[in-house]
Amino acid sequence: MRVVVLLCLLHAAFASGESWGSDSALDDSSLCLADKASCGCCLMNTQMERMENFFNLSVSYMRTCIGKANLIVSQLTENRSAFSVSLSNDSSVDYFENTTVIYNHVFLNLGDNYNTSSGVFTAPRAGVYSFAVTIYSGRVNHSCAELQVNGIVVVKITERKANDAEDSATVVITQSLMAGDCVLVFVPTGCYISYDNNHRTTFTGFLLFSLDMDHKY
Ligand SMILES: [Ca+2]
Repeated sequence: MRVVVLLCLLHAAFASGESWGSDSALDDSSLCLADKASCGCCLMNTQMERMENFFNLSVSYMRTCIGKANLIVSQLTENRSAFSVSLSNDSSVDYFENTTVIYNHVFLNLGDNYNTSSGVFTAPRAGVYSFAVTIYSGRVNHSCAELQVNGIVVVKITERKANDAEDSATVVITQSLMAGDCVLVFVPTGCYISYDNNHRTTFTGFLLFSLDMDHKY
């Protein structure tokens, strides 16, 4: 008798909690009316089955969420692209004219998308990128350069070494690129860039976020 009472108390406890089962679950009250001696055991089994089903559904949902999270982390890791380079006086060339600047000092080249031989950054995937160029006019009167994307001038930067307070100029842009687009710093005819071992002439870029292949802002 004590066992039956205990089982019925367990049933009451489960019945007062959250419902885990479906609408087709057994009618507990009718079971008790049919067989009062064994109703507690049957009801407890029913509740245990409901708990098991709820637990299995929860585990399945969590596994799905973990899979999605792992995919996002993997994509973020693959999408990392950043570089920062400079000119230093380790180079044998003092000034440039009508040529692509090949920076000879690498602070960072995450993803190896900046080519240290050609001076060209190649976008690894479609996305929104940020670029910064700083030129130094310490030893020349007219320092200027262009930031080009696929051979097209996107922005020009100029610094004149006059009797003023600054000898550097910087430009920062955000640019939407497709995979394979090429970005470089070019020094046209009549322009020069000065530099020394203080890394005053730099070129930096990084991927802010990637875009779908057929989507470009
Ligand atoms: Ca100046």
